[in-house]
Amino acid sequence: MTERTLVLIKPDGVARRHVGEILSRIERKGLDIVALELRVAPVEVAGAHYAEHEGKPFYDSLIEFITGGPLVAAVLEGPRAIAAFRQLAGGTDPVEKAVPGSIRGDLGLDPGENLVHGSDSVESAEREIALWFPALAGK
Ligand code: RTP
Ligand code: MG
Repeated sequence: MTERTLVLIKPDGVARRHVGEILSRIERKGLDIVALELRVAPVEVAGAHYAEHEGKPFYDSLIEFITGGPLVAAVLEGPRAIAAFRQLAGGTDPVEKAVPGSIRGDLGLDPGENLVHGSDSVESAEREIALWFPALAGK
C-alpha cells in the first residue's frame, strides 16, 4: 500500500553533514522524495510536532534541540513508507535500540540527538505532513 511519511533530518544530522548520507539511504531503499526543505523550526511547530511528549522530563531539551539549528523536513512516498523509514532509522536510542546498519545505529550515540525523525503511524503521518507541508495535506 502506498503511504506517505514525514521525515526530519534533525539539527544534529545537518550540523554533522549527514544530509547526503541519509538522503542516499532513503533513495537506495526505493522511497520517493516528494517534498524536501531546509528550515529552522519555529517553537510553535516543534511543540505541535512533539505534543505527545509535553510534560515529560525530556520535553524542554527536545524542543530546544529541534529548534536549535537548521533541519531538513521531507515527505517520502512508497509502499509501506512509514515502516520502511522507521526500519532505516533504527530504534530511538542509537546504542541500546538501533541496530548497526540503521541510520541511528551507524551514526549516533546520544539518545536525545538521534539524527532523524519518521512518523510512527498513518495518523501521525497525516498530522505531521499537514503541520510541516500544509500545501501537501490531503493530496
Ligand atoms: P522521533 O519521534 O524523534 O522520530 O523518535 P522516536 O519516535 O523514535 O521516539 P519518541 O518516543 O517519539 O521520542 C521522541 C524523541 O524524544 C527524545 N527522547 N528522549 N530521554 C528519553 O527518555 C527520551 N525519550 C525520547 C528522542 O530524541 C526521541 O527521538
Ligand atoms: Mg516519535
